[in-house]
Amino acid sequence: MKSALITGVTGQDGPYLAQLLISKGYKVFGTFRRVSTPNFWRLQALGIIDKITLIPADLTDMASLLEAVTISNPDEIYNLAAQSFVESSFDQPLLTADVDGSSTTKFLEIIRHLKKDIKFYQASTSELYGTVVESPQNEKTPFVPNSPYAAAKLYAFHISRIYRHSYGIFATNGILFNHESPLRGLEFVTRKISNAVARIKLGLQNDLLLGNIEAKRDWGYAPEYVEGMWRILQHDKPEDFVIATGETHSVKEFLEAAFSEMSLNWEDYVKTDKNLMRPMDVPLLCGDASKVKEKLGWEPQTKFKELVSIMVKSDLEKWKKHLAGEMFPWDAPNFAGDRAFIKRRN
Ligand code: NAP
Ligand code: G4F
Repeated sequence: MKSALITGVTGQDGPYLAQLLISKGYKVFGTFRRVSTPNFWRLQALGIIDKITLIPADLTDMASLLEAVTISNPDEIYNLAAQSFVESSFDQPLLTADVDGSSTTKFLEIIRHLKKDIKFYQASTSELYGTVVESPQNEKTPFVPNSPYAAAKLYAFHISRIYRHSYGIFATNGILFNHESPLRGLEFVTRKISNAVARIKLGLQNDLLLGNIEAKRDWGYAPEYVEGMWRILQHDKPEDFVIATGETHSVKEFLEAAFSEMSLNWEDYVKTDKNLMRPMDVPLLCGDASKVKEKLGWEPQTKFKELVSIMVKSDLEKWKKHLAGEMFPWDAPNFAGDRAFIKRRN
């Protein structure tokens, strides 16, 4: 039986990947970090919390990573853990550099010293393209990062490539474009919108504050993207791959689709707030996933409108159940919301 170690198993992608690997007969280990309030709702929502082995570890703590690799003795490591919110990387640039950058070297060093044949997947990102120099973006498009998050991930991208070539380690980068789902964190724009639309429809919220609604993203469906991660590690040699839909849509288009799913007009509810604008943003992302299609047979299935509909319907159902008094694992009732009492940057 193959064994896999997933870092960041409490996030959006970790549970979907764990579910996929369990279905393929893997023994799955996942790392979680100690937080003051337990944070396992996604694993509970997918019904897999007792099908995986959880190991406490923090990416800033080398000893805990060594322990996690020793306990799990994995054939494959999926390094998904990260400070993944671009905006927070402007608030906490050094933490982001450590967690999203240096931690990758920690894993690569562990593999180099302990067991060189562990296959390693690094969660790289389309955010690396930053000020895009060509569209669509593929594996050869230059990286021009626009955030501390992207700068840290750029380091992680290159160190994986460097260890691959220097030490023959099976280290790969999945350059994943934005991918969303009902398990997406509430701070990201798609889930912020789907959650707000559901609440507005049910009379629980009156308006929605957003930042740059002209930004364009290539949004796909997360459960399909984790299949791409797995295929990258099953390839006969370590290579880097773009995973994307090839379609781009603005935040405004997401708003139009999400509100019209509930027969509402977004312009009646949405306001923009300059406090929600980033010091630098990525204006447009659109991926060219032809390499992964050709070499690994991976293709996206879920189209933009369907993705929006899945997310809005999921949030509506959850709020309805909540109002009916049902108890179930879910994040939204605990969310502090946006800026009303949060002060960022002078
Ligand atoms: P996510 O929902 O934010 O999950 C991040 C995970 O990392 C959580 O389990 C989190 O734990 C954990 N984590 C954060 N800091 C940690 C630390 N210091 N030590 C140990 N664990 C830590 O992210 P995601 O959407 O699943 O994305 C997975 C990975 O893909 C990330 O590396 C992200 O940067 C990258 N990526 C994502 C996208 C996307 O569109 N989703 C696109 C490209 C690349 P807590 O639950 O305790 O916070
Ligand atoms: O949903 P976002 O916060 O995602 P972003 O910044 O694209 O990052 C996500 O995708 C990356 C892959 O490209 C990942 F690497 C990263 O970990 C993360 O998963 O913002 C999307 C766009 C941005 O242009 C942002 O400025 O939406 C714009 N936006 C406008 N108003 C907003 C808001 N974003 C957020 N989060 N909140 C707003 O109110």
